[in-house]
Amino acid sequence: MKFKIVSDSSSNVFTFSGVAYETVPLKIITAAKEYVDNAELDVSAMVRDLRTVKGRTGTSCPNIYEWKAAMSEADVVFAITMTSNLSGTYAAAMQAKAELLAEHPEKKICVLDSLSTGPEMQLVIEKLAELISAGKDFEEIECEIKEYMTHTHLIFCLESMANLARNGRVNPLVAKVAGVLGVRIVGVASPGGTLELLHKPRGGEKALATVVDVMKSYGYRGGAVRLAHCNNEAAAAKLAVKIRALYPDAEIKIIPTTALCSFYAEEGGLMVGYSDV
Ligand code: X90
Repeated sequence: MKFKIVSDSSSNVFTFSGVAYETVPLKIITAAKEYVDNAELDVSAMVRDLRTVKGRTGTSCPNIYEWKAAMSEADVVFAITMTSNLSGTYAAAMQAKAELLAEHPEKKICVLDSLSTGPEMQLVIEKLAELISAGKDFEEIECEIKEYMTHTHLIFCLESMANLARNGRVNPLVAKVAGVLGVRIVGVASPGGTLELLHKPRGGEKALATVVDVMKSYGYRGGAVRLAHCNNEAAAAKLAVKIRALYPDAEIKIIPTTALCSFYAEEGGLMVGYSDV
């Protein structure tokens, strides 16, 4: 039995050792160019280009065929997507599953809607790998991962929400305050998989303290944390120090955002995935 994990590229994870793993890319589209969110892309160069790009910019989700190709050569597939409330990626993955099962009814495919993105998906991928490596079967893994996903959360801290607003993912009036006079927006992935804006701290230090407060009030107790940052390693490292000051045993990993999350979280943006167990 060949097991495989497939994620869309909004997880920021392109490789994973120990289990079969593949990412299907979202794309960033400008008038001049299409950037494919894969390991070959130079994300810093894209972020640089985006600073000066004129005209409309947008994104597109992986299509059914990309999902199907990534799912096809395994007997058991666990696929994870970004929230179905902000992207068509989940619908495409579900359609790919339906088509593959019609052709190969013996396959087992579970598509998980993360109702989130980025580092919260990363935690789910890591847990899936752990469950597969432990030799569990499809049904056990499906049940345990769904339970685990009730314990994972996502907080974001953004300096600009211009791309989110331009592409209709948040209210433009609310988005407007981000970046003005050093104001950050701190919010969470809501239970329904949308952006819920909570605070408007002014200045970087205040923003990091707010993130830690929100983590605590949403149930963080010292478990795993994954910090994804767009060109802001320094803030991610500071945040890790603040978390460890309260929870010395916190298991924290810092990774850069790849193209999709870099486009929407924008420069300076932080995304924090954590488990409350
Ligand atoms: O299908 C597509 O074109 C992709 C659309 C993606 C839109 C939103 C991406 C947000 C990425 C922002 C902070 C965290 C948001 C939490 C969401 C529940 C990063």
